[in-house]
Amino acid sequence: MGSRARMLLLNGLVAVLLVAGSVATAQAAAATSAQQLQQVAASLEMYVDPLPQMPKILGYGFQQGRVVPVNLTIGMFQKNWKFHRDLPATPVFVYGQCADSATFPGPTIVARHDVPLSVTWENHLPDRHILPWDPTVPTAIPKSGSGVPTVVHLHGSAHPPQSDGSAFAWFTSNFRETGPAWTQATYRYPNVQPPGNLWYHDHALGLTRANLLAGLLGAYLIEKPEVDGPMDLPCDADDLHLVVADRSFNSDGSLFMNATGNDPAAHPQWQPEYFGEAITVNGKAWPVLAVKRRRYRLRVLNASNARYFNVSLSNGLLPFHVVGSDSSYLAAPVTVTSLLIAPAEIFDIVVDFASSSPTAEIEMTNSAPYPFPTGAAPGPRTGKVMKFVVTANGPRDAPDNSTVPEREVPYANVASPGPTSATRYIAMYEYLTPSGQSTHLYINGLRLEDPVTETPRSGTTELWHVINLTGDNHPLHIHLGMFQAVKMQQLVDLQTFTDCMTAVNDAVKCGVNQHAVGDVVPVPDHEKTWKNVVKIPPGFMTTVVVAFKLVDTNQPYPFDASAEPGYVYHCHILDHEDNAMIRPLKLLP
Ligand SMILES: [Cu+2]
Repeated sequence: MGSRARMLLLNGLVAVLLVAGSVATAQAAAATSAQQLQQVAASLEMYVDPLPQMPKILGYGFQQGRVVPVNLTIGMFQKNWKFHRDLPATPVFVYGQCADSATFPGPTIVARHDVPLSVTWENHLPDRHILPWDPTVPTAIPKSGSGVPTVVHLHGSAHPPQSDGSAFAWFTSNFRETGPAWTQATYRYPNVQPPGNLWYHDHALGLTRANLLAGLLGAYLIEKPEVDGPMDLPCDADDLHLVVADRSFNSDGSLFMNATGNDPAAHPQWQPEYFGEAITVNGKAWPVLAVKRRRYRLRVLNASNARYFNVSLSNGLLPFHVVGSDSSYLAAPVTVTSLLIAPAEIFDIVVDFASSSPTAEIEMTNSAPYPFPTGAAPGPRTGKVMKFVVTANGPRDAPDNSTVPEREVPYANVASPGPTSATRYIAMYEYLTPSGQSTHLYINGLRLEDPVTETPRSGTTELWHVINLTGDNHPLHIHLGMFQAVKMQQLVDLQTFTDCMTAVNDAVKCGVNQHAVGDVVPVPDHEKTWKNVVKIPPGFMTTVVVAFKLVDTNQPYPFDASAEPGYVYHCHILDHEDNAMIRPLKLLP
């Protein structure tokens, strides 16, 4: 990656707890140079694999015409997956109801509002990981020395803490070994929140970046016919998921993850951001989709470890009508020509291909620098995502009766959230060596295992002032709660403030009110809803309203959100989350 312009935060490097054992390298990936990775990616012809849709699993059943709850069993399997026509099938870790049907990404789970769903997540993974990992970041390490620790988090969902997928509730194959917070094999998702797009993915301590890179992720949606139906959005075959993720491949076609750290003296393997040379959508590198001249609903999830995407269609010629973000609808659609999507962020959009010529070929392009926002511009390959090929409508095609509705869901308190019960300062730090190499990142200067400091009362709304003292944008994610940015204001005299914060770690004592007086950048209209990922720009204080209640009814959760083991909030750049931009969140009753 080379040296990068970052703010120097010399806090005296915190001694890293060195766990005995060496970095596991399951393959000869170490030898692959950056140039070789680019060559492999460059050898792949774009737009040859059709975009797949993942199998759908219904998260409810029918009995005598009525919708009833079901129990699902979903496993994690190692299998071979073909990422491109010209790449050999290669080992991945993926979710599925059995190994044969498991996919990269996993099956899409379709749940119904107010119909609880139980899922027993089973680990059928082998004794050794297919990717390197690093025991010098806080990591789940099985005592036996074998097995791949995993645990599943349903991202964007309101559910009891015991079903949250605590990083400490990990388990290996057949529950042979379990982490200190593990209590149950079956997770219960009440699906009591408003309808929208969620996803499920691994959350094991210190292994999240490797387990997701290997393929442990999938889409989940909550439908609510009374809300979804009247909007007449494109449905069925015109309603598609696009799970976008960058990956690099070794010359033998296997998934590449670096085996050497950027500062091996601190961490033998860990690097601050993983950036892949190929862009996959639904598990295929640069796929192509044939579309008719009609409207399509596209549920776009950025499942990358660290890469932001700024997507547009043929450089802005065809607009996106944004109808939702993360797990919420907007109050009304917002039309944009480009969309900045952070890791773990979701945009629900409608694209109308009816205005395109019947032979048009429309590229989805990406212009987001990496790291975002001050890194390099994407190259000729990482600047492309996929292609749509418009085909003429056939005589037997059903007419397109879908709409981009004028109004959607007016969540009462989006614009004016009402009284807040607490105000907090949340500061993001990155720690660098004198030569500018990142060694770790913390929130509020604290580790995950330090005592909890964020203890909101269940049912309340809080105001969080998130202060980004690093050089990167960070996608802040919260479990259980939903939040939205209401103000983004630049910090002035940043170095003085950063020096004080690094020494004192107290925004009030460091005079935050004298520093948070710079330019105000407006929150984009298409992000003004209840989200679970908020982009936090560097050198800014971003004020975020955080709701710890159901945002459509204003009611408290119908479960005990204060139970053990609690929740977390963290940066969703997975390499940051693992080392260790993550803090506990414990609700009070
Ligand atoms: Cu981060």
